[in-house]
Amino acid sequence: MGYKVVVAGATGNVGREMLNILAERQFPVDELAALASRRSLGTEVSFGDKTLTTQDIEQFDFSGWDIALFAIGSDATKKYAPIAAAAGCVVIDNSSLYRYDPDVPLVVPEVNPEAVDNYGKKNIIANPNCSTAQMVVALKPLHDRAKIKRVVVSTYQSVSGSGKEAIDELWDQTKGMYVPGQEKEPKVYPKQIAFNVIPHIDVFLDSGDTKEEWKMVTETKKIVDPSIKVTATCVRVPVFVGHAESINIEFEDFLDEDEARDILREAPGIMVIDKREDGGYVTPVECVGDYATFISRIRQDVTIENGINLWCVSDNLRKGAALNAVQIAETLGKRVLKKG
Ligand code: 2RA
Repeated sequence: MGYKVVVAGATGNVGREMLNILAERQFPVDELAALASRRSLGTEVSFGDKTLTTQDIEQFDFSGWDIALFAIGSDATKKYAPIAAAAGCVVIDNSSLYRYDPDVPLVVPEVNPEAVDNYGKKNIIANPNCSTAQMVVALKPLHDRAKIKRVVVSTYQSVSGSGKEAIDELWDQTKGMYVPGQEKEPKVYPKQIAFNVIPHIDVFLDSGDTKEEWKMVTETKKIVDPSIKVTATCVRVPVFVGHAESINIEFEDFLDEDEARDILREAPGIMVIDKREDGGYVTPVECVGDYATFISRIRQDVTIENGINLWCVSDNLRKGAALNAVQIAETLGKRVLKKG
């Protein structure tokens, strides 16, 4: 016996990946409902070799359904997550709405799987921000070995993190650079993204950080360890899919680069590709469609006593969103619901 699963936001980038990954990983689904907003109603989506017609989330009755994967943004989540949760359906939400709620677990299964046990307070589990998810997968095994004091991270985030319109904007602007008369003014972003980088993701806070940077700090503390100091600079780059991060880590104790590499090689969810030669590292275009968090450029930071630098790349629609959500459902199933 399996689960009755709902995917809300089934026509978006992340929703479609959720359906793909549920099928790829053969999650034990007895029945699946694909929900969309009225605007996308009736759109057909693929679930493995099946084609589903999206249903109206407004009219949907969540009672009798076991798990709902939400990829509908914070505003819609605010309306529908409490309805689904009250109907007894556990919501795994990809928006940022519940991530900082003390009564809602924020989970990366390779890092804090036990946190799903506390889902019952609100019947909701939160998925982390994409740039946080890949980073904490890398931090956790190193933190367990040599206790992390401080992390300095610079991100190189693809436009798919902003949605379909941003993908179109990068494509159209790039094309417009070569085809006279097809120049495209910035719309999704405040400045041109084609052949450019933009040091601004989400809104600016009074501190001068952006909310994306605040999320990486706050979520790392909730998922891994509140004592870790994190400072982040999040940058949008002209890449379609795949986030990359340059991560500098300071430990309480010395950790040799070779030992760090061995630890990461053995860690769940990680693929180490680290050769000190041309092409001996991973780039975003190579991570697309993969489950792994790739780690390269592991090396001592000799400017401090106990420092390591590394390069971290992962598919932001998968580990950064849809894969992590499905892995939370798998963990919830194994640890709590025990069907399938
Ligand atoms: C971004 N992390 O990359 C944010 C939301 N997905 O735009």
